[in-house]
Amino acid sequence: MATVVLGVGMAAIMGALRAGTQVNSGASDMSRAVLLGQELRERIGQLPFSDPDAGQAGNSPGLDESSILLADDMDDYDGQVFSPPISSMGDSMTDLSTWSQAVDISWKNDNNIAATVGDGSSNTAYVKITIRNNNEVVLTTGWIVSQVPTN
Ligand SMILES: [Ca+2]
Ligand SMILES: [Ca+2]
Repeated sequence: MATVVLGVGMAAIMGALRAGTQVNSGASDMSRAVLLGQELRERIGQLPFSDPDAGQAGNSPGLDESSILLADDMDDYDGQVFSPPISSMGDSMTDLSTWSQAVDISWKNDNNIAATVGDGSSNTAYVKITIRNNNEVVLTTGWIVSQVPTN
């Protein structure tokens, strides 16, 4: 299976721009949030679309390893929340303990990515990342991944 990242679609910025005296801290929150999103994207983006182990290739989406640190496919990350956040190497960023990264993967109709289908039922998925600081959403971003069937 080949995994292709089609591009950074649907990036949306939410809640980060605050009024008045908080503008400066809002701006630095946003740069940090972008960085935390990139770290996770780098980590998840290198994984295959579905499990590379022959015996697990057809299993349901979600973590099928004993630890998220052992994740070997993209959908292992569905529903995961990292607080403190993790780096692209999987290290906990304990100095950013008020921050979190949440992953929500949804599957899309292969011919119409605006249409959501059942988890694991297509070859196209949207990986959505939500970055929060003190439980407030600072950034929502994501990307579309498509796998080309081998048959
Ligand atoms: Ca797996
Ligand atoms: Ca999996």
